[in-house]
Amino acid sequence: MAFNYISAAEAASLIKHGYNVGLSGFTPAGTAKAVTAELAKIAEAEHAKGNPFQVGIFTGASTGDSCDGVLSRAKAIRYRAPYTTNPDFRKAVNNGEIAYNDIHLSQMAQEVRYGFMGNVDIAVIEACEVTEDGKIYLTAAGGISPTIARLAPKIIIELNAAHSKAAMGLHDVYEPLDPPCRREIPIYKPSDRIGLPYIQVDPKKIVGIVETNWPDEARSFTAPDPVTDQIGQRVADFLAADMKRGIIPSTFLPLQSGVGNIANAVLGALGRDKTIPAFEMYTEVLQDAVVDLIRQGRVKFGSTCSLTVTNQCLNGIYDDIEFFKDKLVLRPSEISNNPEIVRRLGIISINTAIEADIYGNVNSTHIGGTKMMNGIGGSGDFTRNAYISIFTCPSVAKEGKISAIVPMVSHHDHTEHDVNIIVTEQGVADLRGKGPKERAQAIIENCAHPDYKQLLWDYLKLTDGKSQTPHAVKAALALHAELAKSGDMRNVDWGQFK
Ligand code: 0RQ
Repeated sequence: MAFNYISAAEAASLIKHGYNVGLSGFTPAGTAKAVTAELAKIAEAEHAKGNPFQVGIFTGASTGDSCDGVLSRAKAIRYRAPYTTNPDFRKAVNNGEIAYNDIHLSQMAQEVRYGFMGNVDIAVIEACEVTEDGKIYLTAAGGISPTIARLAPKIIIELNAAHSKAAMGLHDVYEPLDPPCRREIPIYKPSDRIGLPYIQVDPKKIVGIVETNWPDEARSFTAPDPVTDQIGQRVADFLAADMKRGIIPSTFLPLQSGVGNIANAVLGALGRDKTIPAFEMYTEVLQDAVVDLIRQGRVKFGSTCSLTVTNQCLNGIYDDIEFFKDKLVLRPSEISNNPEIVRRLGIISINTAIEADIYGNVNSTHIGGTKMMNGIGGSGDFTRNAYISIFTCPSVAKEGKISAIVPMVSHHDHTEHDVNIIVTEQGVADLRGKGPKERAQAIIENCAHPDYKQLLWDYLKLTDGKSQTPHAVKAALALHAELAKSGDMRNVDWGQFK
């Protein structure tokens, strides 16, 4: 059938107030851009006329400024799930303007299918190719596209020439059945392909094709600094030692790593350590560092949900697709992050904490216990099911005024039951096989910054020291309270609790 080619503004006009909009993408990679940018203009025009205009956004993970940025500035988002990193979105959430449902990324597609969030009224999907019989070839990410394309009665395609058609072979599209019919997902190694390279839809559902040429809005990370480099080196040394003593098999295990500078530093250090054999990744985001390691033969295979890389790096992959096509696969987020597969493959997970407490609980999402930073992302999907779960973070933030190691986390994302290893630039706390009181010794001794070590030992003296998890409940959040009061946790006075 012949498709209807329309402008982004015409496509956006198909989206009505109150709609739930499903979007392709996972991080700014592969996210629809042109239609959401026009949607923000419609929302502003309607608001200027005194009319309400807000939509729900269902997507894979964070998006770029052309989605979360413009839409939150236009006050056009009523509800959104899951993860985001946009500063304007963050401001709106913490002002109470948006209902933000921060769920595990692996659960997003299934919760949409289960009907937990309402219907998907329209899907906007970025593609590098679409065929007349309804085959949609995605670009740089899998996200929740297979699910929203199937559920939505109407689909808009952003056919983006900034993505090469070389992306056509990268995807492995697979959607599990829902309970009680779900079977095992037959992935037994990171390179297994179990689905199709495209999403098949009824072409009649495709109500419009918007041709664009809009590069992904990937963030560039600041240059590595001595602290991130040291954390990266400590993680690499720790894993090499665990392999040497036989805890990690000599063939090594697949790695998951989050986004950001620490993840890049960890992978750089692992790549340099030739005592670690070439390894595989089973992860949700793949950054530039991994692409370099694939070229060097240090990473044998990368299974991911998105290529969250610079555009230069992405074009390098497209240009060299003959080399990369049997070394990379892009999967939907419910497969890339699937707990069943994470546990089966024995993944080593490496994620970043905002803060960790002396017993090994981790806060990845909330500043001061109340303000949303980004969201839990996929960190929980991997952490709870990992062979070894690692959290990294600098020991202090904001020039030392904040300790990342605190008596009690101000918000819980990953519990003491799930966290195996904590790494700061100060050192490594191995929590495996330890009870809470032993964990507190390891974390304070190895991970806390020297400015805070004594403060944390003194906190323990306020407790009975004997309970399963000793706390002085009134003092447990005193560092956070002190930060709110004087702007520096180091000013805390334990005397008030004696
Ligand atoms: O503040 O932005 O004002 O400089 O938080 O911290 O050290 O730059 O680290 O960018 O890697 O973010 C956990 C948020 C870390 C991220 C988190 C301040 C600090 C700085 C950012 P500024 P850094 P990062 C893969 C897996 C959850 C999801 C996840 C994240 C800013 O890694 O969102 O892991 N993780 N997903 O100064 C107050 C503290 C602080 C603090 C740091 N204790 N109190 N402020 N900061 N610690 C990705 C996906 O799932 C797609």
